Amino acid sequence: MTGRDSPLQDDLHAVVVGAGFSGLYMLLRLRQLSLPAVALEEAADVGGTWYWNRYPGARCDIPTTDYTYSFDPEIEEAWSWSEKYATQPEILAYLGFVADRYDLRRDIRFSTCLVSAAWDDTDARWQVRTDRGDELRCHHLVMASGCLSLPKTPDIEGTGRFRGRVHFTSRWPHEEVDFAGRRVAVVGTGSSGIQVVPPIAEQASQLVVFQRTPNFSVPAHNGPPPEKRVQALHADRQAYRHAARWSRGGISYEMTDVSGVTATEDVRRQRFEQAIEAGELFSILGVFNDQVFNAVSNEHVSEMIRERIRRIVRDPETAEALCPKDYPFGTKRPCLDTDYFETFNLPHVRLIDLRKQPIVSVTEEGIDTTDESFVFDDIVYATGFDAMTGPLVNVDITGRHGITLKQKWAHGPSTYLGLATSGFPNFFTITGPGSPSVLSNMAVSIEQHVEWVADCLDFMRRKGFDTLEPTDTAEAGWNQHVLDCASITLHPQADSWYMGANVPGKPRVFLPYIGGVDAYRTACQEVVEKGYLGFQLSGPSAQQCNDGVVRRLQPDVSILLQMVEALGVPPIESLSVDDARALWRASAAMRPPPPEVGEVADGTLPGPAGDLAYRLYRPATAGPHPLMVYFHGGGWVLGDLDTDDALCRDLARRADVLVVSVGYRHAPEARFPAPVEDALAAVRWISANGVALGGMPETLAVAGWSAGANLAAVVCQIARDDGAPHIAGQLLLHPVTDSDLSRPSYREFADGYMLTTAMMDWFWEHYADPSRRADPRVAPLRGRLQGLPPAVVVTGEFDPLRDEGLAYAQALAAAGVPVEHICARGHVHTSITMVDVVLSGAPVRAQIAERIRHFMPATAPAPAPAAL
Ligand code: N01
Repeated sequence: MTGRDSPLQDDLHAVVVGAGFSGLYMLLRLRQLSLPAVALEEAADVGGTWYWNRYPGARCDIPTTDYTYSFDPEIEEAWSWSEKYATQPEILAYLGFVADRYDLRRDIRFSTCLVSAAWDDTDARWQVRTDRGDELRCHHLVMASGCLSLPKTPDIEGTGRFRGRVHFTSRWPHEEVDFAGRRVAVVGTGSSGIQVVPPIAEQASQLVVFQRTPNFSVPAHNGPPPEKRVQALHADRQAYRHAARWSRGGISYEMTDVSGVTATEDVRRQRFEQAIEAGELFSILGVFNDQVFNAVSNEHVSEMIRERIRRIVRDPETAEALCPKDYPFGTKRPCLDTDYFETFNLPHVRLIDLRKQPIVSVTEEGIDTTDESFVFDDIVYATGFDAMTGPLVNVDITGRHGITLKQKWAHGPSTYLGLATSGFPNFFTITGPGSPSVLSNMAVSIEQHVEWVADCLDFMRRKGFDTLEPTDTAEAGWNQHVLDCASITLHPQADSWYMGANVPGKPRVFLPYIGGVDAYRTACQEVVEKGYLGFQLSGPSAQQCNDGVVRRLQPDVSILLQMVEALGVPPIESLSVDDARALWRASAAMRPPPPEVGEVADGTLPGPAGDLAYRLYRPATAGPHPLMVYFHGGGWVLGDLDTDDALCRDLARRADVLVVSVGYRHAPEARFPAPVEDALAAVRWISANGVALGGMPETLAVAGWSAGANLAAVVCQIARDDGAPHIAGQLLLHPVTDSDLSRPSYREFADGYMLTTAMMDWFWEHYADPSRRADPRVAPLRGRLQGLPPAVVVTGEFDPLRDEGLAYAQALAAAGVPVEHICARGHVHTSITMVDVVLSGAPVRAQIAERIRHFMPATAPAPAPAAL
């Protein structure tokens, strides 16, 4: 160990903070690049989290085949793990072995804390101070200080009063702690508590576990490293590592396409048992493909885990208290255990449910709850960490203009890729907030970050740049993407440390990136390939800034587009009309079961050329309801009542309106103006028969999606000219409003976003002769817009129809029509209709429903004069 032998060089290329998994590798990469660097480490030796968390039972919970460095095949040859989940001493020995092998300790200053770092713009360097009085300058500051390294101070009354021994799992003593014959309390039942309880129970004469929130835990089935993984690794090391790097969680495992919602009970149980058998975190986190998003699917997994707990724990009251019930499985970090639940069957072990009897105070003798006074010899706190942001904002780090990181992140972290933050040049966070880090196999995520940073520093040196900093645009875009990814999951429902909820006063923000290690790695690579997109690079003779946002699509839309591409579905315009209709119907039928409504009834109404089918969706609430006539999309050629069924149900439920979806004749068999005539006839009939349908005809609105929105807009213009029927509002979802396909959105989103420009051409060919396409009944944007009903116009950011929808909203407003334009950010043409597939569309549909309620209040206003 080098310690403080030599004085620190004043002007370094980089200072690395931390000498755990990340700091060691960062130091090595810097040395390989011949960039002078030093690491500052608070502990007396290497190891990071594995140096401090040396409590009995501490182990990793990612199999050691994968919880290991992979950058050098030689260390993989030289080191072999003895267990599936290695103990803390073995992992610490491994990190010591790596440090020795590369002689890393000579560049690490142990027992040295970073006290402050301030960016000096004048010489483009960080001014760094340590608690040992060192003052040094460096070009780059790399925070490899860990995500779970700052212990939370237990927010319990009287902690300082206890006269017995006090231990923190996160700061365990080096010498062995003997619990034989002692009365011990453990406070906290997260991963640390769950690991420490069984070994303490083996020694103690009495063990009381104080639990505030029960945790989901499944058996680790520890033993030798798993044969299957070891064989795969030895068979093809490179392929094995490659698969892990490009997996969702940083460890390869089989992804399932089984949905917990649609699978049979037998299949559900079978999949669950397989996951339990595997004893791996990602197996239990991936029992179903939808358990992260769907509450019903998640509840199946949660309940099967609870059933296990009830089977294991003999005392029913204790078993029940150990069953987590108030957050979805996986939204608090789940645990792998060895005999945790079994421990509560031992006669000297007791669980205290703090929800029933909260702690009043720690006393000189022990712990008082509202119901009992306990006497202890030892109290063990396993109360967790100020995760992810804590280790960063609790150091005095000052960026440009004297702003500290703590100030900048006062409302939650703001990063670009979880790697950097604007206003703090040449500042990197290894596995920082906004990156997959704690949701992934840390070994893989650490290597990826270290390599990205090292490559970046190498690039800067080669190109003559001396500073790098994200732009505000890029950072805001990434923050939005991180939030978008979390928002479609069940995570925001839990009071977890992922959400910052375990630390009083900490902003409630989902801290890591949940889009997956694979998706994240792609984004990081793309940033580099696009000339460090979103970074401002400067040097004495060079400047570079390719500003932009790396991910703008909603995450589920992006996955959907990838799936469609992978399926190789033929372009609609290459098919016959019949085949195109069949494909349209088939893709709608593949969607999950639609939402329930009060009543769905099919009927027919008279049209100008025969009966038209309609389907009525009645909300479950008491009627009568405002009426909404809906026209499906499909370019006047495709679609029917079934294809837009889910959207109609969703509208009926959310807006509490009676939706009547009407089938109309299709082109090319019935070209313009047949669909318009049908739509008009339907609106007239529904207006006349609204009361019989259970609606309030005086608040009748029209709605439609795409070509259906075109019909709705046209009907409004004709009804205004005719003076009847009265239409209270129009909801135009991604409307076709013009026949001019030269607007920029047709070029920008011509292909790759579901609706293509070629498809629109095909639809127009079938629908209307070119000579008729300027008719306002075809292109309502060209009609007179004054006196039309209030409108809600929804456009998609990635939709060829975006610009004409926007143009219609603007023209309506210019004509004095009350109009609300909703831009569906990150969405494509079909997003809104894909209820329960595109979950990120839900807030947009909620906003639409809110606007509908506005122009269609349940208590009908007096009908407006017909002349309006
Ligand atoms: O911390 P935690 P941890 N009164 O925050 C309770 C990793 N890790 O150290 O949930 C009473 O999860 C708190 O209760 P509640 C892993 O990522 C990995 O266990 O806030 N109780 C909770 O039960 C893990 O997620 C391994 O209601 C109080 C517990 O203390 C992360 O580190 C091993 C309390 C804290 O649980 C953190 O785990 C260990 C109070 N005032 C850790 N305050 C591996 O296996 C807090 N609690 C690799």
